[in-house]
Amino acid sequence: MTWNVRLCALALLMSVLGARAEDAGDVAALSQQNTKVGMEAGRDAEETRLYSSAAADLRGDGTTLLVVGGYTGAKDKRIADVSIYSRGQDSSWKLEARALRAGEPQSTIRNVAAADLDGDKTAEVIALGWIGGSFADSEAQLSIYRLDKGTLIEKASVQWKTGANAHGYGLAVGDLDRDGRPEIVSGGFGLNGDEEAAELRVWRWRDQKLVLAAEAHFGGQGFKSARINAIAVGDLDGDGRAEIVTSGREGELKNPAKALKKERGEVTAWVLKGNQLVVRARQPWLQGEMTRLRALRIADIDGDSKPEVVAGGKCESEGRACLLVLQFKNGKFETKATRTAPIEEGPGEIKDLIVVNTGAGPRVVTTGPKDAKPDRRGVVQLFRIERGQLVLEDSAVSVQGDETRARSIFVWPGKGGLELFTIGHTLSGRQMLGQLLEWSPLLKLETSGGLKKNAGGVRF
Ligand SMILES: [Ca+2]
Ligand SMILES: [Ca+2]
Ligand SMILES: [Ca+2]
Repeated sequence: MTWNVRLCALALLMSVLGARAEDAGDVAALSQQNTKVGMEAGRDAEETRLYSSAAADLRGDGTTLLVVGGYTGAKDKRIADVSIYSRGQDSSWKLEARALRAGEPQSTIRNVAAADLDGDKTAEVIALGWIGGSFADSEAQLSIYRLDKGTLIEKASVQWKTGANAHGYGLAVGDLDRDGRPEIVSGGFGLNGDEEAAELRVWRWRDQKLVLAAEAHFGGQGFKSARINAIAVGDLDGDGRAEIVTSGREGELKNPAKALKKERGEVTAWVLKGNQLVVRARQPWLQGEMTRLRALRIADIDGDSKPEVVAGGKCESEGRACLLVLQFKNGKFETKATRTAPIEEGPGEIKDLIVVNTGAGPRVVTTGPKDAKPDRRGVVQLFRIERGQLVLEDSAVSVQGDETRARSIFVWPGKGGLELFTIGHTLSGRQMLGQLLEWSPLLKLETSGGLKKNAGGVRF
């Protein structure tokens, strides 16, 4: 075989089977097929984890900047980290600003979003996470930052808990009351006695303050506990008014500080009426022994001009990546399609997904870890919907460091069209490093048909 043919054959093998470097027996060839590290963070810390990304015009000058959020420091001494990057003409990523919440107590960020909250044509940065001595006694925290002359300044911050603890998890922005100004929607969960309740809050940014507009708390249906893990905002029924969709899981507590067991996935649609959050529809989903839903978007993925709800997570007892597509119709959710990764794909979980409107039609692009600890790799997959089935169109893995965990996916215009990136972290020896990985040209998106990212605050 010639070198080129071997490379192509290996690429095909990797994309179809997700073959490991040692399986393929040709590390040199694999390195040319691997992701490229576009940015690295945390060489100065024991552990840095990046969970979330957003993009917006943060300077008001027409240029788009990337926001990433997570923590740096150490596992039990977390320092909330919000960083801003620009992408240069030479395609390199440059750190423009970084805000670290140093000092006691520890803190971490799970979600970031960016949107112009006050109508001055410059986007604010919104960050959600938790702060406290430990995970068990933490409070949820929501903060607003603004990029001011190259420095990221915290303009407001609120923290709360209703029981023993609270964790912010799931964030979206959208105009819920049609007054032309976006609301902020935060999700998460909190412990009260031996039960966890999911919580949903709507906030407004008024006079440099975060004002709580509405809140809802709920437990599981047929289970004691529930969590919200992801939020999307969009008009589900075409009446011109945005709904809120939340996804998460319900189950029983294993112990107060740990995750739920006997989990079932769950998707709920809400509408804001005055200061009330009203449930419009709720749909549980259990595939196999357990289902946990994390990633969530609202977008038309089949080209019928009506939006679908796309949720991703993991299913079955061993944990396999899975997708659920719902449509909201006559006040109810209807299941349009589901897909659970076949056993041959190995264990995995969808941690984030976007919908990209390509020239060949809409594509669902997912990311997350693949394979079991301690050998997890990052994976990106492209799906299309065809005759009611989710069809896997392309797939690639990243083998940076000893372990790669891709957590957030986004697209960015590049020289040859739209490029795919993930934000996450990689184990390198004993150090966990934050990373931005470049997946193009491993995966190709057909970019002739006009492209938009469907993300928090951005209309699809
Ligand atoms: Ca509004
Ligand atoms: Ca609506
Ligand atoms: Ca549709």
